[in-house]
Amino acid sequence: MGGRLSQLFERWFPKAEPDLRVGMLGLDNAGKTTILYQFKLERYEDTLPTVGFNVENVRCGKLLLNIWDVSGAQPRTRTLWQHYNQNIRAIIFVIDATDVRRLPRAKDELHWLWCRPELATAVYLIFANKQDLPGALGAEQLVPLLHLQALSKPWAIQECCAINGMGLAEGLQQLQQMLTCSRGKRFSVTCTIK
Ligand code: G3D
Ligand code: MG
Repeated sequence: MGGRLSQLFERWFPKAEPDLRVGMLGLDNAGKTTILYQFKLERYEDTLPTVGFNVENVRCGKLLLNIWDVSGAQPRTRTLWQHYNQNIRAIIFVIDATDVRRLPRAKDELHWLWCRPELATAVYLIFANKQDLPGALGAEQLVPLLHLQALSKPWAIQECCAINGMGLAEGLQQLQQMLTCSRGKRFSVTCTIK
């Protein structure tokens, strides 16, 4: 009964904007929680290592994103992933662009997500974070290192600095464009390099 009533309610009072779920993943220390705080509060906040996940609603143009910031995508958190991965329309994958040593692991995690059947229609935004630090790899350098050319779903890579917010709005704009396109079933590969 309750379900039927809520269905009728939704038909009579449809949401003005779709409420999309977005998973934010990446290795620990990549800057996911700092990015989430920038989206939400538009300022830098000191973070503590995330245990489990943080959830926030973020407006992105006409879209209201329900972003899940999950601690790592390493094997120990993959069990957790099974429980919150439903209805995710987009993945924001955050890379620490200075962490060259762990880049192969980050690539493996990204490709693992890419192959998940429940993410078959998801779009992917990759943030190349920590561009303020010396030695940070640029988006152009990361494309081959992350084997992005091999990926057949919509993706964009955006350089950013979560501390001062540089590149975050541009990334969200890319995300909005990819989501708008994918709803019309027009999948395309997008690479935004500053
Ligand atoms: P995570 O949620 O992916 O695990 P956090 O990562 O958001 O907790 O960030 C991990 C550390 O990286 C934090 O430093 C944070 O301040 C720092 N960080 C995040 N983004 C950037 C960035 O763009 N530039 C620089 N220089 N540092 C960044 P601490 O010292 O608190 O561990
Ligand atoms: Mg965190």
